[in-house]
Amino acid sequence: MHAPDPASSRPWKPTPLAALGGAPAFAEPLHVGRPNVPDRAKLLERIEGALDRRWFTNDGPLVQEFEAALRRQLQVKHVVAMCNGTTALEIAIRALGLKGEVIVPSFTFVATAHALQWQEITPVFADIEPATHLIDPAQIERLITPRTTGIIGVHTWGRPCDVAALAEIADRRGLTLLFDAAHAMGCTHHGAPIGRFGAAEVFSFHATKCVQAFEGGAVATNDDALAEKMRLMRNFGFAGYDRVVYLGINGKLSEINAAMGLTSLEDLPRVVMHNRRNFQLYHHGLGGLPGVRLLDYEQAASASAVHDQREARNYQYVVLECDSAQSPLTRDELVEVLTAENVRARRYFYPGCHRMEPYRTLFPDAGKQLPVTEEVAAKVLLLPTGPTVGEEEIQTICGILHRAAAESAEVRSALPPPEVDSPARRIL
Ligand code: T4K
Repeated sequence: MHAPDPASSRPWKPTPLAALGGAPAFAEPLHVGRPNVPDRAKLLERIEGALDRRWFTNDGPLVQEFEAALRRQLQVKHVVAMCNGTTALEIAIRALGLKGEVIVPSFTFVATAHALQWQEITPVFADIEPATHLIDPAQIERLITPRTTGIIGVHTWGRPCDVAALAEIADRRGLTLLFDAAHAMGCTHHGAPIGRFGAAEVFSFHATKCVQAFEGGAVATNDDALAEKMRLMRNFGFAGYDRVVYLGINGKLSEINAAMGLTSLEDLPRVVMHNRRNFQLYHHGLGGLPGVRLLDYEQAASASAVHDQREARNYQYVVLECDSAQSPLTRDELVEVLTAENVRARRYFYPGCHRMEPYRTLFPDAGKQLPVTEEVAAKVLLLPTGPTVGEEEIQTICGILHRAAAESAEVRSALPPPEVDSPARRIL
């Protein structure tokens, strides 16, 4: 990274660091995942329409409009909207007939693993590539057993997995390939929107996502029969009044959620443009910070792929790696420093699913097979971005990190020792 240009720099934090007794830089907490609020008038108009129609859920007109808009956005034949991303994963997994064991990365939000375990399917954790944080296809083959039925790739941070390598393994070994695309709305792979790869791809519209529906999710697929099955499964298996043809659950999206989803989807270009600008500001502002790497969306997403500059990214996450061997402060110390300033940096996806229950008890030795996951989970730090964060906030955050590095000896001695409880540790 380039060193910051002093001519364009403001006094980043004139008072002492909060960790050293100064006032916090921000009066209110600055979150990773602050929801984007799209056009309020449009949103309220849609909600008024639903109230007037007195049609609130059960595949209403706004849900159908949202699905149609998503089909256009993703250039895919079917989109089945659901009440959240986790339910969408569960229904996709069930409709695809996955059972036994399924290979997933441990470095993901725990919902990816839970969606399997909840259905008594064993998640088998695969390691990731260090440069991209994406599932490493080279690690998959040795995890396949006679019980394996599928692979779930996660497009972590909105960068595509090595789709071709995963598809090749899945085809050759007779496995089903599903993608968790919760982070990947608005992102492409070889110029095509993520959403059409594998048997199906699953999106989340949680409040913290770049397209959000308060809560929501969807499965995208080109498979007619699969789409039909998932539509039935999300509605208790009803194929008409009094006629149930599958085991189903209630996975429906409500009209009010669809109103927000539609309005938020229309706002996506503005959000992405803002996030991209924020990413560049962070890139500039963090220049020269020892031992800290900003995950670069512009680089090739996998070792085997040459990155095409025309690929779209949503820049919804600003992901730092703090290398304790070179950084004067550890990742966790930086989190403490930032929390004291009211910057709620996050350690996604620390400590890795394999160290969370029930997996930690079920597979106590899993970490031995996941060295890259362990290493990455120990050094990742996410910084706030999104439309509520702008140049001034980013300059202040970068200033805090530079100050903390320059004053690392004082900072370290002021922080509570690692075994002591602290506000930052309670939040994390
Ligand atoms: N697969 C992957 C790869 C995922 O990342 C996720 C979800 C899923 C599957 C499952 O999809 P869903 O079932 O959730 O649709 C957050 C989100 O809750 C979660 O949706 C997301 N991934 C994950 C990466 O981040 P938490 O537990 O870390 O944070 P949460 O929800 O408390 O929100 C983070 C921060 O955002 C808060 O500290 C405050 C702020 N916030 C949050 C909400 C909800 C607000 O300012 N306003 C709000 O309304 O999981």
